[in-house]
Amino acid sequence: MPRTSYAIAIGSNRRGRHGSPAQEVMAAIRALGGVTAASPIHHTPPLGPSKRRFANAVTLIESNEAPPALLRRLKGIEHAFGRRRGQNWAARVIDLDIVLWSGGSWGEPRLTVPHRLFRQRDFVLAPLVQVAPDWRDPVTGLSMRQLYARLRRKR
Ligand code: A4P
Ligand code: MG
Repeated sequence: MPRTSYAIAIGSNRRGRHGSPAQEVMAAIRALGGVTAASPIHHTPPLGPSKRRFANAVTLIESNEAPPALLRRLKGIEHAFGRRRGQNWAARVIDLDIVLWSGGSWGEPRLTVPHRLFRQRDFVLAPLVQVAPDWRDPVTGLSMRQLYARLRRKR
């Protein structure tokens, strides 16, 4: 696979061995490797049943991996950070999602890129627009700046 880029959304709302959620996010950015840009950390109210606030960020990385290989590596990092099965929607030390891929779309039941919910999520789009305002969503044709403006109008 030729070198491609990805936008990765990172979230944490639980302390781990690196420290606070913000420190877990910083450690995850270091663990990813190939990072070409990283947003500031945003402190966001939880969407869903978890009561704890999240630290969120988005990074751009360069990689030779196809999407399934990258997803496997992300799951390995989540595991190494202490995330365990059964924590979906619960407090978690780290969550790594593939949001965008420069190769376009990837559709499989277990892996959908662009991420199926990112257009509705302030905690993804706010940091994403800081690192990739002109990246176009292959599904809607809209840039990240346009998607974020659209989301803000809906509020
Ligand atoms: N999967 C499919 N597509 C992708 C993709 N593009 N990237 C599959 C990563 N994974 C993808 O994910 C579940 C499965 O989705 C994976 O095994 C993979 O095969 P997961 O990370 O194991 O579980 P999850 O993240 O708990 O599930 P889900 O549905 O992705 O949860 P969400 O939607 O990510 O919600 N509030 C704030 N403020 N900030 C947050 O970061 N995060 C969540 C988690 C809820 N509320 C939040 C935040
Ligand atoms: Mg996830």
